[in-house]
Amino acid sequence: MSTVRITYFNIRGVAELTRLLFVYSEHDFEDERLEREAWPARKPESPLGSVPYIRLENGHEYPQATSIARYFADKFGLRGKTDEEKLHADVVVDLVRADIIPMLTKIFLEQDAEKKESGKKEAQEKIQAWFEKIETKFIKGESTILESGTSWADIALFNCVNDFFPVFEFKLDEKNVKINKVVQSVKANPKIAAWLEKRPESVL
Ligand SMILES: N[C@@H](CCC(=O)N[C@@H](CS)C(=O)NCC(=O)O)C(=O)O
Repeated sequence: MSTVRITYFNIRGVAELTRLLFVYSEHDFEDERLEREAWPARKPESPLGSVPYIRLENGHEYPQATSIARYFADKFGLRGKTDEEKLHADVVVDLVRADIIPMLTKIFLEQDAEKKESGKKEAQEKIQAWFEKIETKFIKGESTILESGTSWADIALFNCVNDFFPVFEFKLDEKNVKINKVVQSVKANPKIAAWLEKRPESVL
């Protein structure tokens, strides 16, 4: 049986959550990072014409970053213990993956300096308003979002704050004490800390 392979560009981007789930769960994976020039030749044979995509041990391939992450969160027992916990974790994951990351990616790609600056300001305000709600309503554990312990929502939140925020010079507001605890707790995990040391440098 072959190792699971995740194929993406040489960036953290939307594939890093799955890489972090592999690392956290000590699951071997092949981290295939394509150079941009190599992509046109690979695109036609990729499952949906996009990266990231995953090749499972049985050889089957699947696209869509968050579907891939959800599949492994389930497999590794990180989706939540009950259906309601899964819903709770999904709320945070979707906020990060469907609202925040696409908004930040759009700003990253913006060429007009003025629009980039105003986009950053608007994004910062929106994120702060969302984070205030997360802080007061959605953190149920001591340093975890779910009462039952670590879930993929903690890792997605960590990925957002640790990997995306610095690109835009965003910082966590000091009022977000509970969010900071979640982020620091993921960061302090020895397997995650070792990965942060050894993963390739990239702009996003
Ligand atoms: N909804 C998809 C979007 C994937 C996507 O837009 N991937 C970009 C890179 S981040 C891509 O494949 N770009 C190359 C292309 O579209 O040919 C997902 O979350 O996986």
